[in-house]
Amino acid sequence: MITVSRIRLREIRLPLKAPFRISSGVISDRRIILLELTDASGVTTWSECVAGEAPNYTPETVDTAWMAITQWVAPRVLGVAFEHPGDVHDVLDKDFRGHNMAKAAVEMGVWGLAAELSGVPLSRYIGGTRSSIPTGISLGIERTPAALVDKARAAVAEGYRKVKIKIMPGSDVEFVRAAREELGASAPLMADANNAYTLDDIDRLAALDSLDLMMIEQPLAWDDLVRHAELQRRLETPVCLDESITSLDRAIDMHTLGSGRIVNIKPGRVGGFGPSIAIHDFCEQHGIPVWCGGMFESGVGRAYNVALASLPNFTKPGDVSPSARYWERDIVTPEWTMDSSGMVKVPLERPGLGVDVDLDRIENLTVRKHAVEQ
Ligand code: OSB
Ligand code: MG
Repeated sequence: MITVSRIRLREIRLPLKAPFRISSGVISDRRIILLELTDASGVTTWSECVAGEAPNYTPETVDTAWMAITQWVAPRVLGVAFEHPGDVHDVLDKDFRGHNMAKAAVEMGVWGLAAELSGVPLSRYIGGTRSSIPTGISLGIERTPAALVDKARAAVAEGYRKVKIKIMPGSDVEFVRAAREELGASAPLMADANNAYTLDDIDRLAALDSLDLMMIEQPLAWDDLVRHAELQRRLETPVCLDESITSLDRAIDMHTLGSGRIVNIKPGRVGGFGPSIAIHDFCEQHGIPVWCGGMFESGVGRAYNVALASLPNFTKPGDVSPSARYWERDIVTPEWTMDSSGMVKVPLERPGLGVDVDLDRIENLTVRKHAVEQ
């Protein structure tokens, strides 16, 4: 049995090393909600909410998530004796629409606590089998193809096993083609449009077919499955869905409709580890590869992503870049690192998350705090 008796929230500000442009906006200073969960016996762990500053990725934001966690999510979980963390998602989903990132922050924290209490690493607690994770980098939209090529070349030299290029109308085919020409036929390239296109752009998207991409991520609207199916019928490049996969049912719909051939699983977007594992298992049964997406998590959220990506069907490199890709200094010790062959180690030496939160550092970065108790 696992019973959460207190959830402390705090918001920190963590500046990215460099601003990052995607088709729907720019990210520079991350506002991150961290949770510290304590169980009835006094054991604690940390989790992170991946909601963004603005509602340009999903409808959620840092501010809506703060409200949802304090008013609805935490009160539903506090004091409840769960037999297994896999039971938390259903409790949070009943007659409570949306707010997946707020729900996931608490749900994943319960998985973290359970691993800690069971004395095993989070990866192994959820059934992970890998000891290291193949890693990709996500490159933002640059002003010129030449600027993108510089970044892509450096990424391949660092060892990254997948280079994801953000695209939008006006910065697409010629940018990706420049990277392909510079890096050669074998470079593992993909594109991510974050909803920047419609079916009217089908010729432009089809022009990417000649560039031999691993996949194109979420070209059409964030909540669309029907038009993605039409697009996938007309593209050779596999479509990978990100924004559209908000639950197991949406992954099943993707498979039924043929809206894509690969799934990006972000545990925050789907409401936590329970749904993430269910989507992983469904995709495994149906021959659909998955990989773990990123939301510019701090080292706390990264611990959960690395654990999740250690499940067997995470066969494509994840957006789980090392700490130094994002931050001058992360908030955990040790920081997350990647070796020269693009692998991030799954921490297997100790129970739980495998990293410690640097308390002095987060105190300095904190802008607000709140505690919810049973
Ligand atoms: O679409 O995958 C995305 C970051 C914020 C919002 C959406 C996305 C991203 C990324 C970043 O691509 C990946 C990372 O964390 O390295
Ligand atoms: Mg994406």
